[in-house]
Amino acid sequence: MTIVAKFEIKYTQYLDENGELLTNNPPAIAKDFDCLKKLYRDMALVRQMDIKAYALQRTGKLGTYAAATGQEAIGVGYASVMNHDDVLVPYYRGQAAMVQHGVSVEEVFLFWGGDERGCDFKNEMAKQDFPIAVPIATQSLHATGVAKAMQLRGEKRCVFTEIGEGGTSQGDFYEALNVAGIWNLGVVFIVNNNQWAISVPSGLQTACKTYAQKAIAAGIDCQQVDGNDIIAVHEAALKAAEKARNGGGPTLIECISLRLCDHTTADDASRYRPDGELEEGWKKEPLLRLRKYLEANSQWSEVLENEMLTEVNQLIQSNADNYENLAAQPPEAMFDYLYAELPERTLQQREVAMARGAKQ
Ligand SMILES: Cc1ncc(C[n+]2csc(CCOP(=O)(O)OP(=O)(O)O)c2C)c(N)n1
Repeated sequence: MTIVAKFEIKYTQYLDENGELLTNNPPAIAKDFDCLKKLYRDMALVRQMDIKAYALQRTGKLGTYAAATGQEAIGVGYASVMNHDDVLVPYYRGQAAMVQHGVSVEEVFLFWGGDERGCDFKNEMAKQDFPIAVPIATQSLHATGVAKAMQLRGEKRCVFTEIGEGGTSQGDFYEALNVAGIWNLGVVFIVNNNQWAISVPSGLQTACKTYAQKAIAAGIDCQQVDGNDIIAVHEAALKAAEKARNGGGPTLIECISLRLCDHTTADDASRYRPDGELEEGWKKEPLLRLRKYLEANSQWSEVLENEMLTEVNQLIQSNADNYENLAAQPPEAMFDYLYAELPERTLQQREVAMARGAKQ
């Protein structure tokens, strides 16, 4: 017998939970304090936006919402390396990356308020980004389609797409990996391993030791990083994006984190989460460790923290005000976003909706 294939999965962490650098030779960003302070502020923005979204939902002003509490370093980290013309293909817990790539907080609220205008991103950078995918793993295939188009046009761009670890059990995900591998597509697959798929713990999701290794079967480079360490996420994403833009093909990055919130506003995680998990999780969360690191390097203070929180909360509030004050669209608008030309049957339904709307 001969061994015909062997593999190993690397795990990278630079910043530990105490905010201490684990190496004397970290990536450049570890000493770029202006950049780190900006990323810290951006993570705080996502955390506060999620808090606001919950408040809006609990007061009947928003539909279901999936917070990213505890996983902010993943989306902020990888989307911060995206160029203006790179394309983001997000999933429903992808608001950190979306906002980082130019989607407004108002648009996030509009989407979860059931308003299609939340998918019509105004910022040029986000114009070609995809709307949120709620059906699990469909976004993985969409991302490969976008990357194929870039390849056919000879463009030096790349695609980022995110998926939960539970979503990697879906067939679409494996199909996307396969085609990305065999066609050498410029896609970066981010697996947000937050340990839970609603109430299914990661230990019941797969017999694999890592989610990263799923890419091995598709011939794709892959690795694990500490998803609570924004330096590790940023560095892995930076290299993967450069490789993808330069024809080097796809990469899968599994980011290990923990969901510190309910699955969505419709969930109650206390019914299935083991005692103590949250308490332990809050000690390792991404904002705290970056703050400790910045403070240890005399780059942060209570005053700066308060100023930053005031700034992001004002921004969120003004976006929430715009969202709440935006006049609702007429009922027939729900037919206007899927087809360039409506099929006859849908046209008739649209007319019925218009007639009913006029009676009210
Ligand atoms: C095709 C499909 N099947 C089932 C669902 C219902 N569903 C919504 S979220 C979810 C769990 C996903 O967990 P994971 O992929 O780990 O991502 P997370 O929500 O934890 O970020 C399921 C099964 C869905 N949205 N789409």
